Amino acid sequence: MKEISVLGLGYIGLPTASILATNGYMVRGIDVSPSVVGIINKGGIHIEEPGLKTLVQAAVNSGNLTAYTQPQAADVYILAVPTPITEDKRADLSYVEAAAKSILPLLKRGDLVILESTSPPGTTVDFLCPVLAQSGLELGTELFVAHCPERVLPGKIIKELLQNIRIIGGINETSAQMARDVYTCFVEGEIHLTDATTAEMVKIMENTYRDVNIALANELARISPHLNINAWEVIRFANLHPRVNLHSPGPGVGGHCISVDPWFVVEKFPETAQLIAKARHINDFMPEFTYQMLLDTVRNIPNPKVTLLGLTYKPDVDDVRESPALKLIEMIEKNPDLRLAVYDPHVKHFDYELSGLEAAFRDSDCILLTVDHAEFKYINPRQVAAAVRNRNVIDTRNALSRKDWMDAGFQYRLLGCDYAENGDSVTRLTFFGNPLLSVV
Ligand code: SAJ
Repeated sequence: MKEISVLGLGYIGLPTASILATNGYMVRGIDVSPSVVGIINKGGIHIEEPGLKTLVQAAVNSGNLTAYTQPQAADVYILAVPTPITEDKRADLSYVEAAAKSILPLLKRGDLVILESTSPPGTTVDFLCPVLAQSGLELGTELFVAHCPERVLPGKIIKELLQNIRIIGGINETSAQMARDVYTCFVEGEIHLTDATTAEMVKIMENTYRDVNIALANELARISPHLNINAWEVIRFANLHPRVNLHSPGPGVGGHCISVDPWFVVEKFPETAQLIAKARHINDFMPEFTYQMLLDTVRNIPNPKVTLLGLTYKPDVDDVRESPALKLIEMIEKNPDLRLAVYDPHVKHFDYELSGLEAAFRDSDCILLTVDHAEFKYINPRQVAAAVRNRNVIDTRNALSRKDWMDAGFQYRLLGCDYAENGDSVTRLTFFGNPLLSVV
């Protein structure tokens, strides 16, 4: 039985290590954080993800998963460390480098190193391999290397780890085949083998595809109010066409993947990757656009209180990385006229003080919904109406019922419908004389 060491016990490393452990591998999970290691060894989790606690408990209780702060010898090493971007939008590969260097003294003939972290094209061959070559082992014959990008959706990580199709890119065929042998123990989807750079590019283009399409939706959201139409309705009807899949607009693209990965291509091909760069800029502008919508809504209210609903980068997760809400908080905080209360049922710890739901609504002048958490659909606008000072609600996700909020006396503004930049600030929409209903 092979021993596997998983370096990085975050959103990808921890579920992967646990699944391998529950499938009979002896797994050693490595994380630089002693508190993370302590929590996992007690069968606990340090991140929110449906089903993860049960899985980690099962893995630890089976005796097959143990976490450490120091690298441990194994036959297979899976690197699942972060690959963030720097301020100037370049890939920061320092975690990959540190993880690879940390295993150098442990590597032996016949070992396999798998990079799971999303990485710029060429990373495995041009960056990781030179580091691993310092082990003195010949790559491709004595030490095998593959890139097997994670492609799971936060919120559905466990299901997708098992069911998604996997793309495995080796530095040579043997490396790819060896990596496939590891994943076949739990992956129910097809496994396709290719070279490492193709696998890197597959992963990046998947997220870039999404980013470019979200940018298209955001552009539509800025155009529609000038035409006195509802972008969400355009999207719904266009998507009835069998070959169209317009995405949804919003206050920005967050997370550590879609707002990051496209830069990995732009960094390498700044002249050619123009559409990709433009999409990034369009999406990065959306928090500012939302902020302008907010300022317009409260423009006649002295010292207005804003209630921000939702801090995470997407619904029903606790992950705030690169969340558009963070950029909005920053802008609101810088404005001395505005007061702010933030509520998010999924986030327990955060730099900014969070409010309870009641306190967040009390004396509010504008509710700004940035994330469509399932819980928010159950907020009763009539109860909220009694608590606030002024009845304004901005819905950036088409998550609320226009009718219910308007019936409760609110001015309801939907991103992509009820606010036009540089023009009439509010589009009072009717459809053949009837108030326009949002399409939920
Ligand atoms: N968003 C929109 N409009 C949309 C869809 C998303 O504004 O129509 C926003 C979300 O609100 C969020 C951001 O985009 O802020 C990203 O959310 P997401 O759910 O699209 O994706 P992630 O970042 O959670 O996960 C993505 C996934 N990639 C694809 O679906 C192609 C996942 O499969 C990857 O594994 C993950 O990135 C990753 O780790 O790279």
